[in-house]
Amino acid sequence: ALAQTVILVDGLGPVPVVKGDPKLLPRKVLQFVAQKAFLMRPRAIYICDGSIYERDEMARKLTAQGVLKKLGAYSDAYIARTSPEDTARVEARTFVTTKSKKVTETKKPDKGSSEIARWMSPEQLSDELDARFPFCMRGRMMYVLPFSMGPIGCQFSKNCVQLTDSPYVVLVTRIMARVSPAVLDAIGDGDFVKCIHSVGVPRPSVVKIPHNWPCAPSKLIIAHRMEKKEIWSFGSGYGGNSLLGKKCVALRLASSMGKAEGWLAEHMAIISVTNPKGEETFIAAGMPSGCGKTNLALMKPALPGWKIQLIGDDIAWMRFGKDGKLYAMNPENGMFGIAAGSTDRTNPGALTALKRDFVVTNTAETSDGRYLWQGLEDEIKGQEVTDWKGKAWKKGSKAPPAHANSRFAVHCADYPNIHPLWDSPKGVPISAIIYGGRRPAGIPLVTESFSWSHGVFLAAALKSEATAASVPAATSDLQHDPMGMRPFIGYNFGDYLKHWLSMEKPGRRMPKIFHVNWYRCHPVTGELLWPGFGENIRVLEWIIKRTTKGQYPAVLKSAYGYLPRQEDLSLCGLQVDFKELFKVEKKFLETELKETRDYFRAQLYKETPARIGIELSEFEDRITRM
Ligand code: SAT
Ligand code: MN
Repeated sequence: ALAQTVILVDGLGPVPVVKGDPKLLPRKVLQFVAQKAFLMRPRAIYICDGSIYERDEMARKLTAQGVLKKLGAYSDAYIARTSPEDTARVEARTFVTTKSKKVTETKKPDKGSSEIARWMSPEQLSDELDARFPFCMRGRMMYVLPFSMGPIGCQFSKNCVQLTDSPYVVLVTRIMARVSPAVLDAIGDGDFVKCIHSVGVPRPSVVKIPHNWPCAPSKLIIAHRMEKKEIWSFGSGYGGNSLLGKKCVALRLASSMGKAEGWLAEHMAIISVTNPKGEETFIAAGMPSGCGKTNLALMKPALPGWKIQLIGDDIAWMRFGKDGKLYAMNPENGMFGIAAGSTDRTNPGALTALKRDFVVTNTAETSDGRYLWQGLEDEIKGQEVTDWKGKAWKKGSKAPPAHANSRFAVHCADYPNIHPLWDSPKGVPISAIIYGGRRPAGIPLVTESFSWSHGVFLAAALKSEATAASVPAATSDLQHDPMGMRPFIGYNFGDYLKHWLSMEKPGRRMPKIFHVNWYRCHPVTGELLWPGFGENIRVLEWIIKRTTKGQYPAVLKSAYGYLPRQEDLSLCGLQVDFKELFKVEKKFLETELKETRDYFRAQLYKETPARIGIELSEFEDRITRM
């Protein structure tokens, strides 16, 4: 018989290893792999190394399964199509498990569950996992995916090992995180974050698999065992549900670690802005999914002489340095941006990034091997188009060619405007934090907070229209989304706000906090008042001058916050209605105040930090005096 590499699993016997050497796995990793192989019973084990050979092998496999196609117009580029039932994050099925409930949720008077960090007891979670994971990989390969969030082996980086039965997850994690055998060396005798993921469809499957994309939406669960640093995900192969390093590790788990250790894990882009004089400023921008973080990070400024460089487009880990400055680093290796709507006007950066070694998911494709989505229709020159569901598509068809939450995954390093410090383990010093959502009415284009605590209050009161990034997105109603983190805060919301407030300490250079709203509409015509995209540089210019000593010392004070004077905002060459863009109305703010107060009451109840209570009453006083 052929000598074969195996892992001996207690109570089960040898399980074949088709790639990689189990002898090179650290002891605790080997133990983890063996225990979970016993639980999930894969037919074989594959130890990943993140190489291009591995990418090619996953691509061949997924192509044979009919999930993936090569996009011949670029090199090493692929289009993936998911099941139409598996296209976005599912917040209602996402849970945080801690021994004590109050670590995760604020105490509420009624029984309804928290909108932020939904708690599940350890006992219930055990039952839920027992009902799903035993034998769930039967007939499938179990991939062992060692990855690091942050540069491998650095002080603040997190070593992780994900077990998954999805070759798509292997393919995309290689872009989004640092997958390498060096992670195993970095783990050594130490601990690591344990990620366990299954699409939840053992073989042979008794059910038909739509689009050859196995998933189990009715059994979907994403659970975080915070104390054990374990993530369990079942039933979905898509994005934030399955690429566990991203939202699960780098936001939910990291935010709770940051709370304990005095740092912040936030849903933020990190950008460098250089003015025509060559002076550089770093800005962190927090916004809900689908509100323009990636567009901002890849922006081509409309004002001459200005330059924006990318450090990160989705996640920032931030901590104060000994010099009192706030440093932000990007724990990711790639971008998972929304494809639909990215065009030369809205996001030229995305199109320049997508040249080689990328994967698009749920977009359309043309018969000459290009990607296609909403906004690019004019580029079709006689080619045939296949939409995200795999059906023929024609210009003028009623359904859009790509799913509204279609995504591209591409290496940060492949973006021409990447900042040289993008992968610095220390990060870059942040001068300003900007927050924003989609607010068609009432909220000015840009507002500066009066103080750190007022900025935290504005951010906590952030609202935005719902987007396609999570399901169900049946409405575009306004939703509260504190700090753009509603789905990603990994612990008690009251403690989260206290943690933010506690950042302000003597000797620290606190960044100024701003609120932006690119989405205000004319109250009568409903048209957008601001062109957005590359023109947003005009707002960034004002923000930067406000953070630079001696520049623009004057502002207008409104009940909502400081506003720019008209003469200080570069508007040359633009036709905009300054008055409407910056109008602050008493009636509107009264409603805003009431809704914010109700929201805090419902989600924080008695755990509203005292300082937030003071901010609420000061806001009320300012409105009364209007
Ligand atoms: O689906 S992801 O969570 O990766 C993207 C997002 O919603 O921000
Ligand atoms: Mn995001």
